[in-house]
Amino acid sequence: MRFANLEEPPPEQARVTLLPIPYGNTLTYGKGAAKGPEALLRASGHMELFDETLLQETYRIGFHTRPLLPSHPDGPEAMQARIYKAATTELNAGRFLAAIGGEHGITPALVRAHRDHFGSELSVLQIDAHADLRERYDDTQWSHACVMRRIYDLGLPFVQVGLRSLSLEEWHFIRDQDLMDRIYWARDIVPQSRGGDHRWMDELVARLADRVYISFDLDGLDPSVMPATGTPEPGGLDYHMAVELMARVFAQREVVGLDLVELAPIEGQPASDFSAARLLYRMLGYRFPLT
Ligand SMILES: [Mn+2]
Repeated sequence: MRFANLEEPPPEQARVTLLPIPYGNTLTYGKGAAKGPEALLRASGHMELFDETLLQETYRIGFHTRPLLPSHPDGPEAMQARIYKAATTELNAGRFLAAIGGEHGITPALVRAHRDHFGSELSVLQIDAHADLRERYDDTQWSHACVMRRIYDLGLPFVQVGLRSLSLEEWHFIRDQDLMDRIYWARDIVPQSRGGDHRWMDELVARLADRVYISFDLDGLDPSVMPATGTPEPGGLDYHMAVELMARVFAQREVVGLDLVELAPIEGQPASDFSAARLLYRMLGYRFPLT
């Protein structure tokens, strides 16, 4: 499958690689995220390729969609290695990598590949309902529930946006490691932005290093906008709020890579698939303005 059914340039002429990773092995609730990449790519074939806010046809920068990256039969650790290798190939070729999940467990390998390529002066921006700071979950440290703990282990600074669900263990970790000021709780930012006050976004951007990797867990959005996730939580960001945040981050920092994860499509309700495809296309438009 290709993004938007485009006639794509060969990889060496593309500036962006889309890497679909239909991985769902450590999911707690259902395995739906394994179907996310195909649903997003299918929806992308039905959306306008003219971006009505950027006034450009973003695909003209050159997209190349890789085949679905199969899950490794030997389990989560082997899958991390497979993702790392696939990502490194793209980065070494000088292409911008946008990974499409799949569950959030794909992210540590992607971040490590970007860290190894771009260096440690790199911040990770996580949009998510969940803290994902558990040391282990379901008997693996590569669970979707441990993603940001693995980023912490890498020693990279990170900022978390939209959080509204965490365990007592995670709360203790946040308190003991003094991570509180890196968290933008949904309960604070959603009412502020609804009231037209987006100052928290600028404060957030100021915390980021010059180079940023974005991990966008779609459950960071409110379930009214994005019902199709494995673990939806009430009280999240609305679509315009999330787009506004992306606009500011991309405008003020060099985003070196991104992933969009946890789309778990609901049969007969394609709205989430379209929202995810649109969001991805908009982010790539911000990254590669054509004017
Ligand atoms: Mn999440």
